[in-house]
Amino acid sequence: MLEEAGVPYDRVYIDVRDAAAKEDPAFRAASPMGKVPALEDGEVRMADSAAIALYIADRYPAAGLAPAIDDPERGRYLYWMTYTPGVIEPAMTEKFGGWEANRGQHGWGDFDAMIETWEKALVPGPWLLGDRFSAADIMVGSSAVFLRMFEILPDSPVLNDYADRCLARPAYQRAMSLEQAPTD
Ligand SMILES: N[C@@H](CCC(=O)N[C@@H](CS)C(=O)NCC(=O)O)C(=O)O
Repeated sequence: MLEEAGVPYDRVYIDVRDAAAKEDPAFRAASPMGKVPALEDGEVRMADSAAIALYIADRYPAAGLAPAIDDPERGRYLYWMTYTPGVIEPAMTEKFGGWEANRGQHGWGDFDAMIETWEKALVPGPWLLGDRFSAADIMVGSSAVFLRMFEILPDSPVLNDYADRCLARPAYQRAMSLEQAPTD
């Protein structure tokens, strides 16, 4: 997200398997649950990738990653910005846990409904907002890449092509190479 936004940033390594690092008050001030990612920006301290992506897109608008407040596309954008934490993450947990999900009772529907809805949103594509790439593609595109890595992305040409398109973006490539580099 920060690579797409084109704003400078420093990375801080937090080992969430290390109890002391996880309880560090400065980290907890940003992340109440002690989860990564978290962000510190001036006086702002916050966590959760979707919340962080929403924040960065609005705080640094020059990159054009979010439709403006009065743009009719804003509604669709916000829907997809919450799709990863609200729908994909619980559906992944359902899949890994072998749960019997009830499409009508569970907020995320079920794994198959999650996939069908996602596929429909990408036709004609290429992005969730049609020709316009947005922060929603950073969130949902990363989910496609992760689902494929975890081998639970169905054999869907629409979703696999989408994952490839997101992965091919120079910002995604830069972020991936930074993952391998040590932090300061
Ligand atoms: N919905 C959250 C999920 C964050 C999350 O689950 N982070 C995991 C790593 S992928 C974590 O920090 N786990 C460590 C822990 O809870 O102890 C987001 O998108 O930021």
